[in-house]
Amino acid sequence: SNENNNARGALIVLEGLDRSGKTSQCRRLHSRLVEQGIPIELWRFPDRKTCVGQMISSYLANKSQLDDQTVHLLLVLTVGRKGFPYFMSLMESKLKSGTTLIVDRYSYSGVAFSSAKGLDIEWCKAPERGLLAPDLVVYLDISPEKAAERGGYGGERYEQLEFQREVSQQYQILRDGTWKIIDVCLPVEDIEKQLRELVLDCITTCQRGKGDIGSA
Ligand code: FDM
Repeated sequence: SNENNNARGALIVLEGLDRSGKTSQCRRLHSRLVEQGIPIELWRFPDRKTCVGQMISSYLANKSQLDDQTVHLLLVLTVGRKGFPYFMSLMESKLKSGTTLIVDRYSYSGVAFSSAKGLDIEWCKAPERGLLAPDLVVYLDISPEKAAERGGYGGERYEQLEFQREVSQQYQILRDGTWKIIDVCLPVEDIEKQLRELVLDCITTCQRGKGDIGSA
């Protein structure tokens, strides 16, 4: 039988503190895999271009105030959600057609950042039910202190050492044995290589049609 009938793309999520290097690693990974001819797209949440995304962006930039529950629920709406604004069905059809998605932050960010403010973690997780389950979650591991030393905290609301310490603790609670951890104090080429190997492995597994697209 033709293996490719089953071929589907992989849903790959990168998580980590601010300044852990997610965005640059996602970009490098994406362009390397494009060069290799792998059908792949780079996504990020929250998408600040949507109308709710703009509310969030203004909140993150300290230009508006929202209470913690409201922000959490707004973010929930923007992250891969069914029907709003069609992210989930779009993601699903991309995966089914064989395109791999590299996603810079997913629902774990939502839970980590909101529970870091003291919201109940189960309350934070509840609306995440039914999202597409990633095939691979990679956590770029950096201590909050090291991240702060990297400089370039852009002055957004969450970019503060104390808060990032809390977020880091919440990520430790959230991550399970399936998460792959990369120490981002390694030289950047090594990080890139480790990441690429994990991702290529995952893509191969999904191409073999092992397992359906899961839901969380
Ligand atoms: N963030 C991101 C949340 O608080 N909840 C979420 O659900 C998501 C997806 O938004 F500080 C936070 C995490 C981070 C900010 O920053 C987005 P970047 O620099 O765009 O990743």
